[in-house]
Amino acid sequence: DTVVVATKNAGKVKEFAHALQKLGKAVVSLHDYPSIPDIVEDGDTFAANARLKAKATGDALGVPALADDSGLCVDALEGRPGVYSARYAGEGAADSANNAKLLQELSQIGAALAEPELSDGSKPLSRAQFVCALALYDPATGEFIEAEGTVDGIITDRPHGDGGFGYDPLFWLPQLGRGMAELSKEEKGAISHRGEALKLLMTKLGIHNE
Ligand code: ITT
Repeated sequence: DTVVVATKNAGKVKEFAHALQKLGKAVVSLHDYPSIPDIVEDGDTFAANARLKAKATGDALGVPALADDSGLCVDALEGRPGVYSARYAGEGAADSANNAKLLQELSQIGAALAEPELSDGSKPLSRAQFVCALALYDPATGEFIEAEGTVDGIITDRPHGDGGFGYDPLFWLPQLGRGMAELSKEEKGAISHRGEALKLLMTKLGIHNE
């Protein structure tokens, strides 16, 4: 039993594979369908981009497809990089370049939170939120089922941990006293924007997990 996830992001694939294996489902991604042309993500919102990716993939394959559009919205940057999170440092930028760009932008405006530094001396720079919009598209009906999740945290001036992907190393969770990149897949899935969106989607589908 497989679920088609319309993504080329290896970090997302790992998280979906981990979450869906509990339902006895394996994940296939766009890496498994190199013939599907690149999808232009020109939506103004995470939800619009998720619908674009799910529809293009579902229509190309003739089976239902799940898409994830996600990103980081930083308060001190008025919500940037938002839907541009993947290409913040330029088209096809590596996660490390996007993280460097984020710290550079925050340093340029002198962002700092009026909060004590962490025990390792790193400084809290801004509040931020990860957002994940999921869209499941069925080409047989042309219909979408959608869900969105968020998680709040703080951007720090230094990385914590080497797990996860993307901006995880700079995303601190004060409520846990740990960084997102310090969590296991299981722990991240329990609190993350993606985990929350997936739970909501399951509920909408009438699938009960755990
Ligand atoms: P696909 O469109 O092929 O799915 P993408 O990486 O281009 O892959 P997005 O357009 O949704 O995906 O961009 C999401 C970016 O936001 C991603 O590249 C990360 O930098 C960041 N991001 C999303 N979820 C994240 C998470 O759980 N942890 C860290 N960073 C995340």
